[in-house]
Amino acid sequence: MKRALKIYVILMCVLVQTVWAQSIRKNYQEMTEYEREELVNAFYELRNGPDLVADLAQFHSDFFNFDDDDDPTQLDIHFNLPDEPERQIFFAWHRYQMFEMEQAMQELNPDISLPWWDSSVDQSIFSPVWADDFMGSFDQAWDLQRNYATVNDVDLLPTPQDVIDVQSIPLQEFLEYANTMERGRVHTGAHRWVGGAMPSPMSPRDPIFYLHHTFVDKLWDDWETANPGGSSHIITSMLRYDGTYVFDGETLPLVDPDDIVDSKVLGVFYAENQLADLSDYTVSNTHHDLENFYYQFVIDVGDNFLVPSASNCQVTSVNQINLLPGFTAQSGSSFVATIDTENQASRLDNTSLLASRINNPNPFDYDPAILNKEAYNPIDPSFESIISVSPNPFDTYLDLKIEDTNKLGMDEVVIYDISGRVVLDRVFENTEAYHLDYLNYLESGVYIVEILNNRKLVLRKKIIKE
Ligand SMILES: [Cu+2]
Repeated sequence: MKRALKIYVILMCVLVQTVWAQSIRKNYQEMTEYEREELVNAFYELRNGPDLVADLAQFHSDFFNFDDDDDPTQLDIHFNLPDEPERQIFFAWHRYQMFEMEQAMQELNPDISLPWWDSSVDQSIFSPVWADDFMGSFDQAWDLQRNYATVNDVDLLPTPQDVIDVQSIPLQEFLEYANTMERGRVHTGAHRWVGGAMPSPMSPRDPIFYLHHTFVDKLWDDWETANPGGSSHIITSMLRYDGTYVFDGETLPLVDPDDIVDSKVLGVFYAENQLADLSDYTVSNTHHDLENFYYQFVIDVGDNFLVPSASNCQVTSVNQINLLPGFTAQSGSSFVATIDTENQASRLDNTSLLASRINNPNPFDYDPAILNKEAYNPIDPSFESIISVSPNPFDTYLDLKIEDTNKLGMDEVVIYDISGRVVLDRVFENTEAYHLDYLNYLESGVYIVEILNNRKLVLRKKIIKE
């Protein structure tokens, strides 16, 4: 980097007083342990104060859907398409709802951002998302009565192909995109599969609602990024965010849905595959006196990222921050880039979570070199001859077969990429043959497939995607 950067240290008093932040959102699997704990704590803490969780659930329920009601003039949040395109509010309303929740959490800790849960690949009831110290904790504590649909209902959840299909609806078809998303499995699947409050108008009572709708919001963000301006004919006025609603003594702002079709307007960025790309953004301190971006992996700051004079911005990573061409911090601004060394030790690796899940002391090593070693061959050599994963290399599908059925069957398959990220996790009824389809969403490269029986690992194998 040739440009001389003036990096100002922000006075402590500013840091202490302005505990508000912007956000880098990520798959929950990319959170540090610290972030996970803080997120869980924040949900609990919000319920002690003026209870925003309850208020958002009640509001969502009160204005859920009036389309079949006697009073068709009543605005509502859901299912206005295809009949009332002027009232399509599903995406924008939930986007602002996520933002409201995230803001409230950031008042407790500015490093918090809402993560997403991708229910098209992360489908196991043993997934780390349901760990007792994560989303699993609320089921009992808040009497949510989730029932996590039985294995027979696994079809409730979307497939990766469902996601590809809805995301490839073209630019001119925003209303079709919105309607397909809202009514289709990519949105409704998680609501129905989780059960309890989730399939009801009171769904925001369940914290997983926020992880699910952050995923829906991320998909909208991806779609809008691929189709710039595609969403910009929303003409509905907002509910709750209409300049009249009061929560905890504060009147919530008037939000024009048309103004938030780009999530960067709210300072929200979506990171993926260990990269947060902070570009095309001007720090404005609109929502916060100090804008704070936290992400444990790589943060690239550049490409028209501007910190104008008199504005305050902080970027924190556990691993790496790159200030790239196109990054400008003007004279008179405060810009701080920090490596969070305190959380280095607790850097999330799925290893620990998955280790506890499958009772294996060391199920996955992150050193890609290990992929060449025998460690990635079967756990129990006696299974090797009876279990087949084919074809290898594979393209769109895999067939898993166990030949000696006296020995065992299988009831779960997990696929990891070489960084250890779960890219697919599916639970099914005990069987000797299982066909995995729609794998075209996986990029070419090396993956690890694990086959489980009754939660125990029986085979681990290296496979290649063409
Ligand atoms: Cu909703």
